[in-house]
Amino acid sequence: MEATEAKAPMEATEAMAPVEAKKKEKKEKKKPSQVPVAAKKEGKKETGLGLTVKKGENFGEWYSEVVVMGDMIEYYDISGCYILLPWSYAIWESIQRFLDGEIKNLGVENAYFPLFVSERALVTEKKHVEGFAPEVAWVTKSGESALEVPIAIRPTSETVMYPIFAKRIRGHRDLPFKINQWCNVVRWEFKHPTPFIRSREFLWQEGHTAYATKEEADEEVYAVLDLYRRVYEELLAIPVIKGVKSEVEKFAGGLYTTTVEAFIPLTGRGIQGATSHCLGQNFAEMFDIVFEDEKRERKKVWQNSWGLTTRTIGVMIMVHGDDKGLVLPPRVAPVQVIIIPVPYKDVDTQKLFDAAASTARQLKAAGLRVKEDTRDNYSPGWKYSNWELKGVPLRVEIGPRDLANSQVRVVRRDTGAKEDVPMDKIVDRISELLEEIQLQLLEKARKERDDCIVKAYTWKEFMKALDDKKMVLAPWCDEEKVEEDVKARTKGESGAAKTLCMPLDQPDLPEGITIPRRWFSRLILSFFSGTKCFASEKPAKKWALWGRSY
Ligand code: 87F
Repeated sequence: MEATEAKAPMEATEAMAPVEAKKKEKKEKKKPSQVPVAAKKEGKKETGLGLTVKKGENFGEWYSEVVVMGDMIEYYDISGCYILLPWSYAIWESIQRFLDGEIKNLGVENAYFPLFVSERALVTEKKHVEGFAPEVAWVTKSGESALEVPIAIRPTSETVMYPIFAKRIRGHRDLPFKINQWCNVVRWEFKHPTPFIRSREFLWQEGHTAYATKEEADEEVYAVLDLYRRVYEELLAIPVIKGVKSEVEKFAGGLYTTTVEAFIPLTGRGIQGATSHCLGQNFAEMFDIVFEDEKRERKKVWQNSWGLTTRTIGVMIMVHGDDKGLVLPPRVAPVQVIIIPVPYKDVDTQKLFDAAASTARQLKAAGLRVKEDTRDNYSPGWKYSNWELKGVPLRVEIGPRDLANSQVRVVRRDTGAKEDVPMDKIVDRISELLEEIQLQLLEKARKERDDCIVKAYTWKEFMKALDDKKMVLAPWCDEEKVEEDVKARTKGESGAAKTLCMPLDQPDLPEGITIPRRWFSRLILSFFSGTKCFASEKPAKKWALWGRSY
């Protein structure tokens, strides 16, 4: 307990970039009279009031407060590790339910591989682990005695799984071979940790598949990418941009990396939502994963790997949360409707409680996730703000006047809109409202995101857009050196800009270009039309989305 409290002020700045956080620390040092964040928070908890910080005023602190006061996480005495409380774990379970079903529809089977990796297995793929080595955590002792050979904790499971791929894949009839596992992984991050967004242990699914041909592998890469888009858009109501990573940003061990990219308007940062990689034949070469084809020739398999993590929950909090707390999209909300009886002096409370119970019964029978808050040690007002803090999409209030009029009062969390609904229409109206909230959250987020995408053709336009906290869509020559150069030139207080992706959906070219499009692919057209890279002024090959990122 002590350790948790001691950590809170430090973690309060986590959602910021390290430099911003440092600046903040400095600022705080100048004002010793300020009440420490932890003390403020403890005080708040006792009184049960809402958030102390506004999202637009101090995003980092707002995020730290909302994850704790919204009952999503509890801090832990190891930096970068967090307890996922039932309220956030239930959201993860919703994501799992959907994605697990869809993954199985693709013919992928679940399995479980060990948490520990031998050093020998880990160095088999030396080349790709090299860059990640500092992040690998090792077990070196059991009790007081040193282990003969240290054992790594999986940061990802390629090295754990692929020896088994090599063993079990023999002939073409063994293909495709498709395995997924839901598990935890550990990456000893040194950047500032942020709950859900960047933690040292996190939950994910990792899919690993092997095919006889590149075409089949390619098809799956994009099928999975679309599932990831659906998790974000259909469940979490967050718009994402599908794209391919640049050579600098791709997973070095693979052939190409595809991604869904989300955006946090308030910080002006992009965030990688999930990735689906085509590994090509690199791992097949390293792990000797070969099969005999129809002509009895030995061939290397084509592999993919893909993963989606609990970061999803952090993105959802950042995008939808507001000054009152969490705003949960109905499809993932652990409780979709909270029913609160509102007793008055001298009025028969039992009747109110009966009406609340009957309303709950009807809604539950319709398959909705409903809870009644009948606690008598909290006022209705306290309960309203508490469930607002927790982001429940709809609140149903039942008071004596509602009872007399055979109606209930329904209040939306996202807009605050209130309406009276006749008791005999309650199931239909609530279902309709939940559907509406789900769609409107996505629409609102999409509009906000779209307002933050700016096209830039020149370095000046590019820098202006970055300074305005936008994502920048710019014609690019697609050269590694140029990307490194842009990184170096944009390095500042809030980190450097990099390519987020090359969107699959490439915008049209600038006006005034008259070559009939049907003659050339857009890519080649751009090359010939003389559109220049915004950074190098070499001929542009594609549009790339650039930005600062998490
Ligand atoms: C950290 C330490 C060691 C990322 C690491 O994206 C190794 C790694 O290989 C590492 N961090 N990666 C890349 C993971 C690639 C890939 N694995 C399966 C995924 C999706 C799921």
